[in-house]
Amino acid sequence: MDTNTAGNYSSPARGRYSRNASNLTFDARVARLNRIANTMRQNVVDMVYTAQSGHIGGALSAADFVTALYFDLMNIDPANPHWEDRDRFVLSKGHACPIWYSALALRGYFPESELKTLRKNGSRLQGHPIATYLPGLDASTGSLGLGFAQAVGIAMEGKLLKKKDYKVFAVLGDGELDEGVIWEASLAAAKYKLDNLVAIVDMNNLQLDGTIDEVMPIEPVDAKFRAFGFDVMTMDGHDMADVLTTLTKARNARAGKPICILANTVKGKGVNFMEHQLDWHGKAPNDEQYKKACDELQACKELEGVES
Ligand SMILES: Cc1ncc(C[n+]2csc(CCOP(=O)(O)OP(=O)(O)O)c2C)c(N)n1
Ligand SMILES: [Mg+2]
Repeated sequence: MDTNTAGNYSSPARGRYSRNASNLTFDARVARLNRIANTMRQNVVDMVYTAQSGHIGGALSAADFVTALYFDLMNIDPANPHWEDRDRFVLSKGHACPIWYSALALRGYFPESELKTLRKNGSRLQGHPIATYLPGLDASTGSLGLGFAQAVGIAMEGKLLKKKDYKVFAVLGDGELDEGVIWEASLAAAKYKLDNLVAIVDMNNLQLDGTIDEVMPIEPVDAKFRAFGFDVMTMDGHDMADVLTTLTKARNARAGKPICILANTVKGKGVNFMEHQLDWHGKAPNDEQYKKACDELQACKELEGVES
């Protein structure tokens, strides 16, 4: 696997999309991000179809806020993936990695053509992300709960040891909240007043084999995180204006408390027949379903005026 390590690879660092140009109006930023989110969704569908396996529903539910982070808000440099001052991103619900890989490729961390190697033997794009394989991955994730614990550690290092200003964004699933380690890590986040940590919970109300209530009731999530010492915010995870406003507020917060954003989302968002469907947690589309999904995303693209 040596040839697959990030260290042996020189990043092109010129992605199809860059970070937001700062002179855009708020409305123009929102419109731009909606167009990029559509491309992100198309990439997810293409990847899982090509691999004929992978987690599509939870990648699509996270598409909008991951887009806002990577193409507008996060302070990162694809030409220098290990830059010490960069903001960090940890996809704790690592099974949804097609959306992470798509963001990294579109920002130029590696060639977009590599996306079609998802889940192939020898590929750097494994079914769960391996940080040493690919530039831009700040943590290896997939065993639910452990990514968030790593994010808390990274935030502790930034705030307490290195005294850096970087932010750590961690994306969690609502089913993932069943893991005890989430709450152990939360205790530490509050104890060390990690106001550089932003946990975003993808509240799509489904997990692997049932609704959240069926598998393990977790509500009230907001009161639980508050009781664990977090500042809690809520957003519509598919309303890009709300996503941008809430993430900006979280990014700028310095209240001496970690932040938790509850993102109300729809599993499978953007492909009608996948939306709210448990079946699409970890299933690949067949030829007919793939064509239907592409037609829908293409129609949405034309509506949004996507340029590429
Ligand atoms: C420790 C651990 N237990 C079980 C699994 C198997 N698993 C993979 S995805 C998943 C459901 C996750 O649901 P959720 O966090 O809500 O993710 P999303 O709905 O966003 O896909 C489970 C149980 C795992 N990856 N790790
Ligand atoms: Mg879920």
